[in-house]
Amino acid sequence: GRRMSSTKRGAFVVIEGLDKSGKSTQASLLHDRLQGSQDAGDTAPPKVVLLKFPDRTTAIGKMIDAYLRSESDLDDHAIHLLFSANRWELASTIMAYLTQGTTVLADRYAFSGIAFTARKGLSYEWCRAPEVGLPAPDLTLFLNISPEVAAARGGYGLERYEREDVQTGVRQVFDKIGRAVQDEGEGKWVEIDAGKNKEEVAEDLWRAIEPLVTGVHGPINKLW
Ligand code: T5A
Ligand code: NA
Repeated sequence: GRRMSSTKRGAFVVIEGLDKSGKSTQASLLHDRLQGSQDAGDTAPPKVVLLKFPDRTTAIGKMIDAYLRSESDLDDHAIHLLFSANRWELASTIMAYLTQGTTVLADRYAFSGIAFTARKGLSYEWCRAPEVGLPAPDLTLFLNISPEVAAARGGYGLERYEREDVQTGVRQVFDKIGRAVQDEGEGKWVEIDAGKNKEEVAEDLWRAIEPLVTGVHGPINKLW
């Protein structure tokens, strides 16, 4: 049959991984590389936007921030729902960017939400439920690092979940999520060795993302 209209939408790319695997470092490098030569006076839609979850700037994000810095305590279910609500706050913004052709990069997403709460012993299904219906990534880049190497990096141990036993448990749930994403065949899950130096990791990420940077065809999928 005839080829579909050549109109493309932006790709939704998520960077996931354990604490201190270098997500924010790499997200920022990728953002700059994708933005390329687009100058500030250009009125065309941005080529790329970078979002970060949790977004600590919103009212919900401020509650999450206080919890992570152990300045407040919250029931495990309640904090889980706040993390999810913090994504829903931006869901329509993500859809709008993708529709206008902008690549959306997210530094963590729903997979972190599920992994960190399921690790506490709440059921996987319960953890997944509030994420159902969020825009699904076209590609998830999982930065793989051993908890020991992560623990040796700058700033480790300052926040609530930065302990080796927690990270090992989280890692196990991430493995399960990665298999589930692969099995569904939608939204690729690519593991990247994040124990290499920053430039090498950046090149590996670029190779995975490059086919998507000029946009993708087809509807925006929804999570599960
Ligand atoms: N969380 C999050 C939930 O429980 N539920 C949720 O739904 C979500 C979204 C905060 C916590 O919230 C939890 C997970 C977390 O425990 P956060 O705000 O993303 O989440 O945490 P951050 O502290 O911002 O990020 P991380 O601690 O995970 O660090 P990054 O972004 O992985 O690492 P980065 O880039 O900041 O680098 C860390 C250090 O390593 C160096 C950097 O210079 C830096 O000093 N570094 C390298 N060193 C050597 N080689 C490399 N290749 C390096 N790359 C970076
Ligand atoms: Na980060």
